[in-house]
Amino acid sequence: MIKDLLRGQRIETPSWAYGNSGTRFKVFAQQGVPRDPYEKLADAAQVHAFTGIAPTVALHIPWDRVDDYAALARHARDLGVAVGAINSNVFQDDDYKLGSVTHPDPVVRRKALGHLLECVDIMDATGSDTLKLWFSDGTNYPGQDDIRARQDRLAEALAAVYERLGDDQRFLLEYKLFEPAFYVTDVPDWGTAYAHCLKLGDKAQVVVDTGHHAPGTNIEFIVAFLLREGKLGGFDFNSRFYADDDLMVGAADPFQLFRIMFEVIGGGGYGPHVAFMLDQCHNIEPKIPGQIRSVMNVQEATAKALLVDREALAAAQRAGDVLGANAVLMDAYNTDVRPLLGELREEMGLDPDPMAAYARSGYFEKIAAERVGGAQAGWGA
Ligand code: AOS
Ligand code: ZN
Ligand code: ZN
Repeated sequence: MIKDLLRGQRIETPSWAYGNSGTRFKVFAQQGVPRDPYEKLADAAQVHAFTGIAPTVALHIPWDRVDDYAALARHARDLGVAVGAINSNVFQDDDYKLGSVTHPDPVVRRKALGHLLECVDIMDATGSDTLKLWFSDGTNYPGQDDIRARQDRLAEALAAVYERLGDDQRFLLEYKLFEPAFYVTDVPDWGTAYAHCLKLGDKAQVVVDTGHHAPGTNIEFIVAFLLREGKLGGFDFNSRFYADDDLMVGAADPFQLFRIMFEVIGGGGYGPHVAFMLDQCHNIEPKIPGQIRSVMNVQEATAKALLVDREALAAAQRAGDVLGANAVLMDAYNTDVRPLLGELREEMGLDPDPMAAYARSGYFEKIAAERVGGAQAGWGA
């Protein structure tokens, strides 16, 4: 039963994880990185080939701009993967210095909206059903712009995008506490994202990026709440030590990841309607193994969360047995699920050890020899 649920898990990897990335101090180029979106999909297909549970790839526009998106989607299918969420980008043009959809100038707002609508066209062409919206919009100084007017402009743009969505399409609105804006961020928290989505309807949901909160925030509470309201659309998984670090999920705090998965499962969110996406950059570690490890980290946390004896937990909770209830959770968390996952992989016709199998495969040696002058992912430019 647990194995069946794990076999059905789907974790989406991001195209930008495969390109060169870094911090604002330095981008360290790696060997064999993809030179175009086609090669990013090929690398993502490797992650799926060795884990068996990463069959979709998020694209980022314009980093993954191509002439023919239907052809790109066909290429993905030929590689055994599919195009996942389309991520919009209204943060890297000079025009967006003071914002995109919340910019005081209607000309800039129109340009930003045009891009978002183009992303829906790309969804149509690729068969993607999810648009991910993250806005870097905000202000740096008190008085710089009118906080309320910016909310009005945001609402107007979101309504226009919502209107354009097809019946089987949705958008996920992402919040982030701060950065690049440091005084006001126009979508700083789940409450703001939730309020905008609630007004629009079922096709607007919130995405929780695990790196986008203040230290100490109880993310699993947010997850439980949004699920209860039918407004949790998915995750951007990554780890944070300090701010939006975009490090490998489950590296900084595997226990938090377990607690999140426990709420997802308990709240009925374990299924295709809640997207498990990675939003990471591998600045110093090799990229494909970094993604394989991350997929495995999510899988391990999920397995542990599925192991929780929910009946025993409910009984302890009813009895007011504080320590007993906590022990039920900790028993599951402290279980070594690696043998179970190894068995599962063998049943799926995979190597029980994806990291070692990838290393042995020779794929890295092949791309290192073939690809010269790989592209930067976009971050840290
Ligand atoms: C930015 O901080 C957000 O996490 C975005 O989700 C994402 O990293 C970016 O849009 C890349 O697509
Ligand atoms: Zn994100
Ligand atoms: Zn982020």
